[in-house]
Amino acid sequence: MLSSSKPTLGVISAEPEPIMLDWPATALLIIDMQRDFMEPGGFGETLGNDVSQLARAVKPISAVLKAARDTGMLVIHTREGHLPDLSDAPPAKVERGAPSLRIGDPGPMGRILIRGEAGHDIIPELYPLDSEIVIDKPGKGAFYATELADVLEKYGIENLLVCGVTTEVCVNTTVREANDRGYRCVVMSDGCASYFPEFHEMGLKMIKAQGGIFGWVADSAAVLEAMKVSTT
Ligand code: TIU
Repeated sequence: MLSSSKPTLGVISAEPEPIMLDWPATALLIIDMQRDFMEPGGFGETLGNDVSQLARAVKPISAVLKAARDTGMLVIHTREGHLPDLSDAPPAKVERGAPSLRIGDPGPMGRILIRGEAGHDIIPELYPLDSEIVIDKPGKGAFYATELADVLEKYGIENLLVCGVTTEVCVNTTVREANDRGYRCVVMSDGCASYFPEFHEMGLKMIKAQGGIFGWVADSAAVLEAMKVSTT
């Protein structure tokens, strides 16, 4: 019956203009929702940041993650971090600034920003299912030195719903990398956050300016509406 077939197209009410997406060619990309960025004692706090600024993104991401799971959308999580021997951590990154703890130093959630440590893991509220893809990345962008491009090609993905932290750092870097590779990126405004609210705002403006120079911006309600999932 036609009436029981799932719609494959959806229109998201986005800025700078609505965008139509083919759902089977769309993935949810959740950037770095790790304890190291979200919780006290992790990498983000060692840099001098107020980590409580990021908590607001969790509920919107959780709602869209649930919808993605319900509809069978491909879900990809990323984690920024380094190998225990730091062989993938450029000295220019490790030695930078004057953090309270450096990458690789022992902290309250294990070694700072090191794969396998408690702080490197994704927060419990958004924990990946075994069936979901987790990309470990050494840089800010999710394409640099990772298998992400191969994964997207394998699954026939053309569009990315992007959320996570932080808006102007890993989300923006990844969106710029994806845009140059031909992906349509829709960034979830309330599903991203920054330690600096003004950078969050400008980070989103930079994406959608100039006719969507890097992509589109929509809130989680608009994404859920397009996925035909109730927000209540
Ligand atoms: N410091 C900061 O704002 N972000 C990062 O270092 N990484 C990510 O954005 N994930």
